[in-house]
Amino acid sequence: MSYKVLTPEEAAAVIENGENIGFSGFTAAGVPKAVPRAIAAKAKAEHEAGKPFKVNIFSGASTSASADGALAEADAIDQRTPYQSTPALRKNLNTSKTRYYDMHLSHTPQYMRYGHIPRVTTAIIEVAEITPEGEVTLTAGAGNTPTFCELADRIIVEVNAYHPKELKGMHDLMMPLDPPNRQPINITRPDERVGTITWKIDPAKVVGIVHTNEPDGIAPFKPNDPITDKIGANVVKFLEAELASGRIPEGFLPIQSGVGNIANAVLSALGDSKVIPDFQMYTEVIQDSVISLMDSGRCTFAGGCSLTVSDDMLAKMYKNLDFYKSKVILRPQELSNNPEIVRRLGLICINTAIEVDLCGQVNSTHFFGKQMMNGIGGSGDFARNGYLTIFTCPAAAKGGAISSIVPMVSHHDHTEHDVDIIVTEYGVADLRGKCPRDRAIELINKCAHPDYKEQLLQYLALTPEGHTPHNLTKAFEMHNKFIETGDMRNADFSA
Ligand code: 0RQ
Repeated sequence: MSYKVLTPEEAAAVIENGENIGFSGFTAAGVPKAVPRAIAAKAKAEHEAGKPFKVNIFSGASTSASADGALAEADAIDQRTPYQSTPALRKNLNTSKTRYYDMHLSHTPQYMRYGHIPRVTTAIIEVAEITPEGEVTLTAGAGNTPTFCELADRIIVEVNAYHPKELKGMHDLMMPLDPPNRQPINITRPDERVGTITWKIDPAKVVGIVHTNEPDGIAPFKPNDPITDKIGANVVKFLEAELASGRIPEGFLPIQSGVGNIANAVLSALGDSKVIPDFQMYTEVIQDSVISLMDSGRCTFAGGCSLTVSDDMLAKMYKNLDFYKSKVILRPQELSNNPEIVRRLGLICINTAIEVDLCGQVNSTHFFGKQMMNGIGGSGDFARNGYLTIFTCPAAAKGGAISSIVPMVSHHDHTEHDVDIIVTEYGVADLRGKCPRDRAIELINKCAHPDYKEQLLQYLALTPEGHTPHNLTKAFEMHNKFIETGDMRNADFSA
């Protein structure tokens, strides 16, 4: 079959107000670019003509400036699921312009197939190649593309010449059957395959193809700073000790690492360790630091959902694609983040917290209970099921005015039952096997910023009895003092 070639504007013209759109990709990697921008332009024109125009966007994870960014700036997104990290969209959902459903990333495709969340009607996907029979080679992110293409009534395909056709072979794509017919997903090692290297879409659904030639636009990370370096060093010291004690097997276990600057610093520190053996990764986002570790031989294999690497790094990888194809598999998020596989492989899961409370509950998403930052992303998929679940964060934010260790978190993402280890630049709190009161002491002694230790101890002293040392009248005193005075250090728990 030969496909109709469309301009981005012609493709956008078929999108209707209120439509449910599924984007390929995961983070900015593999997300369509030209058509989302054209939909944003169409929304602006419709709004100027006094007509309503908003769409509902479903994706793998966050997207990019040309997708979430452009659409949010045009106020063109009504509902958004499952994750975002773009400043313009963050603003819209915190001002109730966009309705955001923040969910575990492994749930998205199956929830859509089950009918728990709306079904996408149009899939807009980026590919390196499409054959006349509808076989597509995806680009740098696998996301939810199989499910979106399966469920959508129509598909718009961006063929992005920036990505070589030789990417074919890097993906491992499959869509599990739904209960009661679900079968085991037999991934027993990060480098094991269970699916196909291309995905077959129905050519009759293809509205047309749009030609592009554009990188994902991912910027390199900020260089490590003394705090992220110290957090990285503390994680590695802890893992070295676990290895020495035999609690981590001699050959080590695969690593899952979250996204961001701290994750990057942790991975660099792992690479530098003389004690930790060469390791594999089974993760969702493969960042620049992982590729550097592959180059040095420290990371021998990485399975993930996306190559969320800077444009320069991806260009470098494409020059030596055979080498990286032997070391990377890209999977849809229902495989990369699948609890069954996370538990089977025994992953060491390292993610970032915004705040942690004295019982070990973690908030990864909200500021002061109401301002959404990004979303839970895949952190919960891994945290609940990891062999060892570690959360990292700086001990304080905003020049010390906000303590990351607080009496009670202002929003719960990961409960005390899912959190083993907390690491800040001051040390490592080991919460395993400890009652709430012992966890609180461990967190204050090992992880709290020195400016906050005394007041956190005073908070604990308010409740000398009871299994869990909380005082509900004072639990948000530090948050309230920051809101009133701009500094949590003004909280007073003295009797
Ligand atoms: O703001 O820079 O304005 O001072 O929060 O900053 O640089 O975005 O931090 O890249 O390490 O991301 C948790 C957001 C951390 C991320 C989070 C302020 C602080 C600063 C944070 P400023 P950065 P990072 C894999 C797994 C959830 C999803 C996840 C995330 C800004 O890791 O979204 O783990 N995780 N997914 O000053 C107010 C506090 C604060 C605070 C920090 N208590 N109150 N502000 N800040 N603590 C990825 C995927 O799922 C795709």
